Amino acid sequence: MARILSDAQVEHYQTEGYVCPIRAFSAAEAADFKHRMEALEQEHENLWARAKIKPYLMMRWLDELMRHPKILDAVEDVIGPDIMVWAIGHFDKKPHDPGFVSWHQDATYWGLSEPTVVTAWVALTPSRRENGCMRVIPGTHHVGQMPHKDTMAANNMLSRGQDVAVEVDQTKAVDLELEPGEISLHHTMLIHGSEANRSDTRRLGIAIRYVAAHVRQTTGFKDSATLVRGNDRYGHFIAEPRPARDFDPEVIPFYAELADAFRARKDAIAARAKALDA
Ligand SMILES: O=C(O)CCC(=O)C(=O)O
Repeated sequence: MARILSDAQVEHYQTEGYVCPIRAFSAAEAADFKHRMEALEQEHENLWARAKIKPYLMMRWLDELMRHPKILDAVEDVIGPDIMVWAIGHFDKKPHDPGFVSWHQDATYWGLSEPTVVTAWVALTPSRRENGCMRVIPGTHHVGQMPHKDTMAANNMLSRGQDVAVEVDQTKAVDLELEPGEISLHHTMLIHGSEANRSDTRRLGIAIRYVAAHVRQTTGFKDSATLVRGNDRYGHFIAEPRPARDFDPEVIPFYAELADAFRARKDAIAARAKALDA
């Protein structure tokens, strides 16, 4: 039996590739997480650039957010009980921010062995069509891995401006509108993106990438993850240390070593994605 999602929601995830909205915590808790993030942004110049590779190893509030029991309940309902956090993305669109996210499938760039991988996109502000909420093309997680192009487009929030190199039928797009403290779940193969913020309201979301413990990294580069529920009976990922505080000196050497492997892996995967397109 599912822990938090209804049977209909679990089936919706399987057939359409997403579920939205799910209430994970209150608007007051969302405001508290946002406040902690903003305090750190004040304290550390270029906070997100400094913590880009694995921000949850550097920031305690993210370490706590990704272990939130309600989020884990929803994740367990779609990928099973042995859950690891593999990455976190920070998607912040200030009022009238031209930043957008082109249509893409997450799996293209991750090098993971199979798609028992889900993103919980956590809203810390309202996320609506007018401020550039996530949009998905339902059912596209069934179409297989599509070729992608690196467009390097200005204002694209993805590092290489990755864009799926097939026609996307935008008339089928669904807006994943959320209130603070709500989450959506999306499958790693689902085509999704988002538009610019055309409003006076900031749109701030944290995308937590959860993998089932049996998933592996296929590129041959070192990879790591944090077990947040259940057991890791496979040892496919190097176990990550848990930070006791922000920028914990005990964690920094681990982080620095990872960063090199991460960059090499990203370049190798981008080359592979390009070859798919050739
Ligand atoms: O937040 C957005 O606008 C896009 C997020 C996204 O592409 C993702 O979580 O994979």
